[in-house]
Amino acid sequence: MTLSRLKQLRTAMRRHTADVFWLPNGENSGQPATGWLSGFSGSDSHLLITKNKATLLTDGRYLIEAEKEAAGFEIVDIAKQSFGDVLGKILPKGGGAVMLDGAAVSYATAEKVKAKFPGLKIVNESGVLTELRRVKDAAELQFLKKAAAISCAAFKKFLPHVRAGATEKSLARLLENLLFECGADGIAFPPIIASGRNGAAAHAVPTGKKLQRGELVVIDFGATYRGYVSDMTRTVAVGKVSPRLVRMYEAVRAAQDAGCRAARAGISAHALDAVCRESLEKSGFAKHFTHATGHGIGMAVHELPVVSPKQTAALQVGEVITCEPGVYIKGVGGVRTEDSLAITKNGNINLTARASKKFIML
Ligand SMILES: [Mn+2]
Repeated sequence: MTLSRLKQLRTAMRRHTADVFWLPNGENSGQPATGWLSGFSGSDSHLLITKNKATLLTDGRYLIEAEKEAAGFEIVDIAKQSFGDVLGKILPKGGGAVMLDGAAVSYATAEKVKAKFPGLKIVNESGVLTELRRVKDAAELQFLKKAAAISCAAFKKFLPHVRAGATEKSLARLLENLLFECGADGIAFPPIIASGRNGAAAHAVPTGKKLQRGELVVIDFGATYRGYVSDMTRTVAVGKVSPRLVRMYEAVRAAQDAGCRAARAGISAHALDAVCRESLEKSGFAKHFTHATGHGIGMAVHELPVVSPKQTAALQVGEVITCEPGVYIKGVGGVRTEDSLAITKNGNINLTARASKKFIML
């Protein structure tokens, strides 16, 4: 699986006539491309990839995983052979070119290597790794599907607990637990539970506020499964809500449904964004839709492509995007509905379709 990924990277290396591609991964950097390229699930490490060899350097804490997971990589114990030694052996005497992704390597880390190898040419192709990761292969699609299925199952168990008197924070914690119970390896991000007026902030942080009857509650959450995430949002009502809130809900639902119907390979990201925006235009809520329509998901919650008015690139088969228009009115509340869609030639597979989008009054 990682072989075809290395092949794609090597194609990019040839364009720059680079001797080696270098990807450092710090203890807490959360760099997903290390795992994407090698299969290695640990953190503190370096990948050095040449046209015919791949080396993974790490330390004693991760050697067992590295041997098991990084098939096709030579594993080097960094206590026995330093990064500088290994790189020195790869590079031609007195020079050579190292390619890196400037979006994935800190300035300080790159400076250190430059100081050690003064004749070295550093070729920066910023964003090459996120670009390579934007189209998902079959294995990745399976993990994304499973992560989405887990979050739908957790949502079903969660709904009966959403009632007046529960606090946003306690519900957020409960939802996390249910995700694990339903098979998640972790949470993709801390859940957003935003009730009543708090829902007017698109990325609200759960508070100690209690849910009240007559309020809408925005529930935005995701699971991780084998390194891949899900991302979905549902908005539900606690008891009977005002006609204005129902109108808000139905407007977002219509816009989101239109987006889900339009998402397919070949449509440009901005055209898809416009489908949702125009629908909200018709219902009179467009000025309250204050963010992009969606984003790619994969090993990270925000990947390429970005589905916003500025993005002209066409969607491709194998990209997995969210479709998540929302309406946010200060002092009133918010509504957002979000699904994860795997783009196909003639449409898409909605990975989160199992969680109903009918207006739910609890
Ligand atoms: Mn999202």
